[in-house]
Amino acid sequence: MQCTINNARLELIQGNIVEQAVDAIVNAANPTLLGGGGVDGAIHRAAGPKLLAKCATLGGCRTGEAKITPGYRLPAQHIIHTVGPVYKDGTRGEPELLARAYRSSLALAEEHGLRQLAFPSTSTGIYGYPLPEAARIALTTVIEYLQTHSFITLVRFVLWGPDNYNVYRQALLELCLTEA
Ligand code: AR6
Repeated sequence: MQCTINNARLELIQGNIVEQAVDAIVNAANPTLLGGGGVDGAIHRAAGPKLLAKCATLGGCRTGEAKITPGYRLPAQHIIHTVGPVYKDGTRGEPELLARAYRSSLALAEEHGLRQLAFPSTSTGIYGYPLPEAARIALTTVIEYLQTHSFITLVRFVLWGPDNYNVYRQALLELCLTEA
């Protein structure tokens, strides 16, 4: 599913983020940036050991912020590492921190001249963010960004499996006027 926002394309696909040949893929990392499970583990395995060596020089990353590295063995040229919130009960600033993780990633991409981005569903695996709410925040934040910034031309959400895809699809249908 896709829709157009301003001069950018917003896409949802079901798939594996490590296979995406875009300017940058986004990693759902932790504050150490030293690897982990889930999508972080998959990205480190696919990118190869130079990624961990580079990450070790970055001084970590606060929740809601983002750091950039090369993509090494990935088809993507760069990796933007962001840290979403660990979900507790939704009253500990989780929505704002999740939105900030997306905004920081988009802004960092733009700063580095990167126009095509692929995101995973940050915080909805090991960090436990309820999927429908996280999908709404992710999509709203990206749509608002694309409406107010014209540099980025593609944002692709790469969803792991049909259940995740369908939740994002439903959320996008509710938010987006033009489905192509
Ligand atoms: N491609 C796309 N999506 C994926 C892939 C993949 N290859 N693998 C998993 N997902 P998670 P978090 C989905 O747990 O919740 C790590 O240990 C997955 O199904 O990767 O932000 C970090 O180091 C889920 O929908 O990230 C942190 O400690 C989504 O990606 C912690 O996990 C995010 O799940 C971060 O937890």
